[in-house]
This record gives sequence, structure tokens and C-alpha cells, in this order.
Amino acid sequence: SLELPQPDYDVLIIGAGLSGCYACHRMQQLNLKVKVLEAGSSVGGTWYWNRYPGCRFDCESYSYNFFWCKEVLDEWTWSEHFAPQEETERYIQFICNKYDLWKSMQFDTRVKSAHWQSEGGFWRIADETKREYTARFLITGIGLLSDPTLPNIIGVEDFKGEAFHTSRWPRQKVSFEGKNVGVIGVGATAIQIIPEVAKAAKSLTVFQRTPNWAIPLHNSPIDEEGMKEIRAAYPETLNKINTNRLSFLHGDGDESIWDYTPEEREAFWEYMYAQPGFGFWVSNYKETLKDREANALVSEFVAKKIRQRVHDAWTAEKLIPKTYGFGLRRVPMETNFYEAFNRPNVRLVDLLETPITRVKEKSVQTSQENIELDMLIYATGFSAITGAFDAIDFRGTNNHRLLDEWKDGPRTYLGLTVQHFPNMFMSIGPHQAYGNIPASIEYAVGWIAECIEFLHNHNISYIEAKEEGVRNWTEHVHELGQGLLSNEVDSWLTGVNKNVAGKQKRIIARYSGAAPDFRRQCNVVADAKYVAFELR
Ligand code: NA7
Repeated sequence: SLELPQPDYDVLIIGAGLSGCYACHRMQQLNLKVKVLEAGSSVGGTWYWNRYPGCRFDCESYSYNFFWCKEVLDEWTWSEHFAPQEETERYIQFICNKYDLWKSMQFDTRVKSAHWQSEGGFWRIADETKREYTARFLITGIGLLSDPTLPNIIGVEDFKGEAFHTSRWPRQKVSFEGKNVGVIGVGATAIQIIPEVAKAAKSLTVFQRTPNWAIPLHNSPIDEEGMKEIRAAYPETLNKINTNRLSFLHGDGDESIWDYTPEEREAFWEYMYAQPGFGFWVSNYKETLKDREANALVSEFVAKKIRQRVHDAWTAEKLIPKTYGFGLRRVPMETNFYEAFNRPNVRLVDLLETPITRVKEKSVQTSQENIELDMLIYATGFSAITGAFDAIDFRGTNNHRLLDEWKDGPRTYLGLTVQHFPNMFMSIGPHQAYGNIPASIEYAVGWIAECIEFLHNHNISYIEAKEEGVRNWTEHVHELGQGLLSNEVDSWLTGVNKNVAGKQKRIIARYSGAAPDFRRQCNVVADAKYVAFELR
């Protein structure tokens, strides 16, 4: 009716990372009035914020790009099998140029709240400066590893030297030359930056709490001929992404470890360990991540490799995880990470043995010693999966708070929608299939765009997940997570971050079935014209 207020935009997108860029393109294609709000000063999301030295893809570049943009597939040249951050950032800018996405984007705008307005039926979004924006539909492209967390160590704010979280790395070059540098953490990020710091710094002290099982990346450049072959193979690559369990280039291992002799296994593992990328992790014997005995065998192989590569026996033992097996956390991919510890300027401090008691103005004090530092690098990770949601005050119908809705773990329908939060869609929110993240994004955004197109064409202005759908989906996700060894270990994949008060306990936050099964279920809902939702 005439007197109902009308929103400024058809669609508002939070975030200009891969999700936001693709969603923006789809909305522009539909001729909808769209706005993208981004906290950073440009596009890229993960590839904008994480600009620390050594940051790069650890999935093959040509499997970690988008497949919807045929022209870009033809025109874009990857220079390395695992592209560095700055190349990936340029790739995303290239897409924005190509599809004229910049015109819909607004940067340096951090969204703080999104409240559903029942009168008129739209979202009212406010940024940090309290400026407001209204839109019929809301798409979150806020990332699953985008809310960085500092360690909860006394005195972190007292440190007077240079200090950086890896995900808030400055745009200007940081020099390690002649400096005593400390790195806290040994996750995928730390494992990329440590060899870079080790090369240049006067000294590097690595503060490790839980060791991780890392394997070699084996990166190499791509020449002109190689890129031609990669282009020719794109259809085949896409087919692999669409059929493999985790949407990686690497197929699912389907052979049984028990069909092989110890010598045959050893030869297979030697071969796989020398291959680039995630193959050793995801294309291994089918029992390695499910069966404790098989997992112990593969873990022993990787432990042996670490012992061979790290000369100092004490350091090698400390770098080998003892409390959980290989592959049960996200496996960091490394380039000379283990060799860095063979340099005379690098040492490991085991925080399980000698914890940090406090950070001081010029040093880190452990229970045993005081270590003087010029620079402290926090490679301490993120409030993952739900962190970016927790940072925004989302309120749905009847003032429902998302934070309350999810206080015992996320509850979603298809990982794409939430009850009481009408007209809101999440790209790679909780309960979605992760693995190859750009592939997950491409699917999620495609699903959302088709849904919005359908609603638009049918004059439907309201869509909300139903209680039953949310209950069934959440149960389904929990069932899939049962019996997985990886769900018995603390990591960001199980929603644990010891630095965050509400994240001390393991939860099932991701869809751990096969990505093709996830997509099939979402397709069924779309094919049935979204009748599983409440539509008005
Ligand atoms: P991760 O993998 O969550 O790693 C964070 C690291 O920081 C990990 O080693 C943590 O040890 C360590 N950490 C965190 N807080 C502390 C405190 N308070 N004291 C000591 N050590 C601490 O984050 P990344 O950025 O490396 O990688 C995230 C993902 O991004 C990665 O998996 C890829 O998918 C891309 P802990 O294990 O908690 O003992």
C-alpha cells in the first residue's frame, strides 16, 4: 500500500570478498538495485586482509578461482600453481573491472547492525558511523575466517615494539631485517609466514601451543604452455570440483589401507608426500581420517618425515602432534617450514611446557625466561564460522537476536537461511559444505541468486525458513558429524577458539557430508519452488 515505507535497495550485500563480488554480479545481472558494504578499503575479503609475507593459496590456483566467468577463465593467467596473495587480490580486482562491480560498492564501511523491520518488510542496516541503509533482501558475504582474535595473554596491549595480527597486516612493507621477531601460533597462517621471517630476521622465536601436522605444498611456476594446458583442462577441473567430496582437484581416496602391505603403503605415502597440494590429505587411503588404527599409521609416516627434516631432535619431537592424528585439523601446507628450524637464528618455545605469563613492553615473559623482541606477530587465528556473525547485531522478527538463536550452536536451514530472519541469505555461513571455499561460495551465491530471481518474478516479498526445516537440517548436520575423528579435536573447524569466551566448547558448525550431497539437497528445495519456506 502507498503508506508503507519502501527500502533504498532491493538487495544489500555485506562484504566485498569472493561472496560479495559474485553476489553483486548476479544482482546486477537481474537489474536489481544492489549495494555492497565492505569494511576494507577495497575488494578481496580474505585476499585483501591477509597480506602477510608468504600468504598464498594452498589449493591449486586454477581450482580455487571462479568458474561462472567464462571470459575470465580465458583471459586470466595464473603465474604459480599456488598463487600468492597479491596475485589473487589482483584477480578479484580484474573480475570487478570486467563486470563493472565497483559502481555498486562502498568501502571503509563496517556494518554493525542489521534489524528486520516488519513494517514494510525490509532490513535496516547501520554502519559504524550509524549511517543507515535499507533493503528488501540481505546477503551476508562476511567470511568464515574473517574475525581475527588476539591471544588472551596478559599485557598484549603493553608491547611497545611493532605488533601485527597476520590478518591485519599493514599495506606498507614490513622489514624483519636485523630484528628479533616472535611469532605466536603454528596454524596454517604461521606456517606460511615463519619461513619468510626466518630468512630475514636477526632472530625468530616461534611460540607454539598445539603442534600441527603440516605437509609440503610443492609450489612451482606456471609457464605459458602450462597455462594453455590448464585452460584446456578447465571443464575437466570443474567436473572434479563438482563430484569430489570436498570439491578439491584431488579425488577422494577410495582404496583400503588394509589391502596393502606395510611396504606398499610406505611407497604410496612417499609418492603422495612428494605431490603438490592437498592430495596426501584428501586422496589418501579411505580409512585414514575415520579409523584410529589407520590414522595412527599415516600419522607415524608424517612424524618420521618431520624427524628427517628437523635436525634438532628436541625441536622435531615438539613439532610432532602427540594428542591427535594427522589430518584431523585443517592441514597446513608448508614450504620449508620444518627446515626453518634448522637455521641458527630460529628457535621453538613450547608453551605447553613453558607458558607465556605476560607480554611486556619489549619482551615476552614465559614461566622460564624473558625473551626480548622488536616485533611480535600474532598468527593466532580467528573467531571462525560464527565470529563474523557475532560481530554484527542481527535482529530478526520480533527482535530475535541471532546471537541468542545460536547460543548453543548454529541453527540453520540448508546453511543458507535462519528462522526468524526473513529475506536474509548467507554465503558460506555455518552448516554449509566447506572444503574448496570458492566452490562453496559459487554454489551458495548461485542458489541465493536464483531464489531471489524467483521471488522477484513471482512478486513474493517475504521468505523465511520454517521451524521444521531448521530442526531437520540442524539434526542432519549433527548426524553427519557423528563418528568423525576430526570432530573430536579442538580447532576452528569444531568452533573452538580459546581466546573467545563463548567458544570454549566443540560444536558441529559445518556440514561434514560430501559437498555434492549438500548441493543436491539444496537443489531439491529450489526445484520445488521453495515451498519448504514460508513465502508471502
Ligand atoms: P589457526 O589455524 O586457528 O591457528 C591459530 C594458531 O594460534 C594456533 O597455533 C593456536 O594454538 C595459536 N594460538 C591462538 N591463541 C593462542 C594463545 N592464546 N596462546 C598461544 N597460541 C595461541 O589460524 P590460522 O590463521 O593459522 O589459520 C586459519 C585458517 O585460515 C586456516 O586453517 C586456513 O583454512 C586459512 P592452538 O592450536 O589453539 O593451541
